Amino acid sequence: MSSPTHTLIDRYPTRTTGPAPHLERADPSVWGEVGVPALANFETDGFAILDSLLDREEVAVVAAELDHLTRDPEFLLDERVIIEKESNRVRSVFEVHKLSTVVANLVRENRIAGLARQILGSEVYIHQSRINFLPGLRGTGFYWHSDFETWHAEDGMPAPRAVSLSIALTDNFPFNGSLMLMPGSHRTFVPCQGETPDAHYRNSLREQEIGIPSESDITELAGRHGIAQFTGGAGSALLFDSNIMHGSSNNITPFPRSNLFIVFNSVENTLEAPYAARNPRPTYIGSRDFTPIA
Ligand code: 6CS
Ligand code: FE
Repeated sequence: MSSPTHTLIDRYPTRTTGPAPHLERADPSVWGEVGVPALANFETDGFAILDSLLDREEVAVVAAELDHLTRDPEFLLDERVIIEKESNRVRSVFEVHKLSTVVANLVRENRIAGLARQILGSEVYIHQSRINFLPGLRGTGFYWHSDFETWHAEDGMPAPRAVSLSIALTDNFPFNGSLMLMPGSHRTFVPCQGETPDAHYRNSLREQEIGIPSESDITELAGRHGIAQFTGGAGSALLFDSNIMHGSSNNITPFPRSNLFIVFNSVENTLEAPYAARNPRPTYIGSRDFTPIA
């Protein structure tokens, strides 16, 4: 699907009616000058791990803030709160940088937003922010996907010129549903089959069924790239490319896994009309305030 409001032709067609070949990514992965040594392999791997980005005290402050928020029964009715499909537990809270001034001030700091500016080579703004709570015992993971595929199709993001920063708020062990990534898969765009249903996005945030690659796509990519995992103590962080193939398993351990996610987009890559959906998603999921982070 394409629309006259798009300034460019669609270089990343998706939500196709039949199988479509993988596309070599037409855009760079690193657009700027990388100064932080931890980011040295970002171009090749599509991700980087930053040990102790936050110290214990900072993690405690953010965690207390979120705990306070989610304890308020009225807040649980807010549309920005996503509840698990099979339980009444909170799965995600969106727009945390607007709900919490602590988070807003933190992500604005140069040691955080500066990472995105280095990779994206421009000023950046926040496309999406969320906390993912993967509760213990019965927490359900996220199936394999590329974030950019959804942001392009449903939010109208033109190019994969965005990065996500996932900051661990609890320890991320290999066994409590920590994020798995296919290193190098960010260079391949995998079109997904199936038209986007209207207003399906809240279901998708519980269990994604639209915009996921086929089993043979996953097998092929995993065979070529292998699978890495982000693990680390609370306060460590993962910076990853918008198009990298990633997902997480269920968490049957008693150890919850919570992460703060901030998606930075380049101000030179602001949203247009969705590329493969009738209507854009709400702005608490895909922001249309493109004001650069000061
Ligand atoms: O919807 C989003 O923006 C993000 N969430 C999911 C479950 N998949 C795509 C993307 O990562
Ligand atoms: Fe994702």
